[in-house]
Amino acid sequence: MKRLYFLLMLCLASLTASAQTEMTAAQQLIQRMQTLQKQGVMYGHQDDCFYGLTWEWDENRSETFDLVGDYPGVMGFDLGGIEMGDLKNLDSVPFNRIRQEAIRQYERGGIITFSWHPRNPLLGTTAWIESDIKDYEAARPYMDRVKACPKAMPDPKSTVRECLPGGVCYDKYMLWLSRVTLFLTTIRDSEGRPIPFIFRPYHENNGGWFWWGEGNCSKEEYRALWNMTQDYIRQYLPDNIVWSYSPNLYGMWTREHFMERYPGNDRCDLLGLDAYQWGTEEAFVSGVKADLKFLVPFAQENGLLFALTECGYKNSPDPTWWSRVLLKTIEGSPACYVLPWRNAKHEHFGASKDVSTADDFLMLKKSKGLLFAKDIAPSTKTKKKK
Ligand code: BMA
Repeated sequence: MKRLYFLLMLCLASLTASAQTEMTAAQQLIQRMQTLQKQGVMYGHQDDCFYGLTWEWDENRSETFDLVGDYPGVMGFDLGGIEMGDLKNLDSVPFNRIRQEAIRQYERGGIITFSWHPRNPLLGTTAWIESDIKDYEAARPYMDRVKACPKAMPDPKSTVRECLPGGVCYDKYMLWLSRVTLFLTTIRDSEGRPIPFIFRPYHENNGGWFWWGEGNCSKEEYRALWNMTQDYIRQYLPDNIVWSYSPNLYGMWTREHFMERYPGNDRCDLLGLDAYQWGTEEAFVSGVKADLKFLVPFAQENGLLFALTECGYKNSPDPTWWSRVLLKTIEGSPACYVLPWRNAKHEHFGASKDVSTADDFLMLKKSKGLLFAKDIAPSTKTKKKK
């Protein structure tokens, strides 16, 4: 009997192991995040290891590490500018360093997420539509690098349409997609295998501030842009991307409205919410709670992970915001991570030893109210021997 039991266990173990090896890198990351989700909420931070409130561009430094002695569980990096062939991103971070730090984060057992704020391909201005009119003249040198800039400003609301097949920007946009894809293909481990990561393009699309936002393109155009981008990238990276669809804090989703731009279950793995406190605490808390009421069941019914893919309270004016507001608001939800935006000189969102929220944040680290890189790193026992 004992022998039979032993054989059965052996069979089960080898079945699980072969199922593991048959899973793609993206599926493994999804499974890992599903497990981690049950253990707690990971702390994420944008541009964590490039600069902080009081430093810039040091090597081997991290704003989060400086405070808690560990790296964020999730590190965010932005690819805005890669489409232009630039060497640095829109926030002056060299792409070579982004690659290096993303790989380091993976090697220490952390998770990586990339966002992308591509310039406006029709106007040459930034991803933010409000800058179009103001910046159109100033952007001419950028435009001229790609295509002669027409004198009269084209309609910003035709941008997405013009990127699609038959549009005046289609060829240019394919070039842009090839550049972003090329960069993503270089995110590999020491044995040359593509590293799994979360990719979160065309985010906050229910807002009107980006050229892909609601009001600046039709629902059909948005979905076509998402599909075209995803189909292009998947040709080269079919197995290692966890696709995140992340609308902005809204507070009044209906299923019908949400479905208009949702790309579909075969095209998304993670449902994210980008949620900042811009106004009062009450407005933030009630808005997030209302969104969770719709988004969490939707994620669960559709087998999607859920996370606050961007969040924060600009310049941390409230010492207990992390524990009292942010984590209380998402308590009981299956959020696997929260990712405050960058700590730049002119605005900061993440934790730092240099702001009044430091003690509250340290308490969360101590009590495991938030998870960091060491908390989530796969145990060394299960690591493959070299
Ligand atoms: C915004 C701001 C900008 C920045 C952009 C991309 O929210 O932080 O300063 O350029 O994100 O990181």
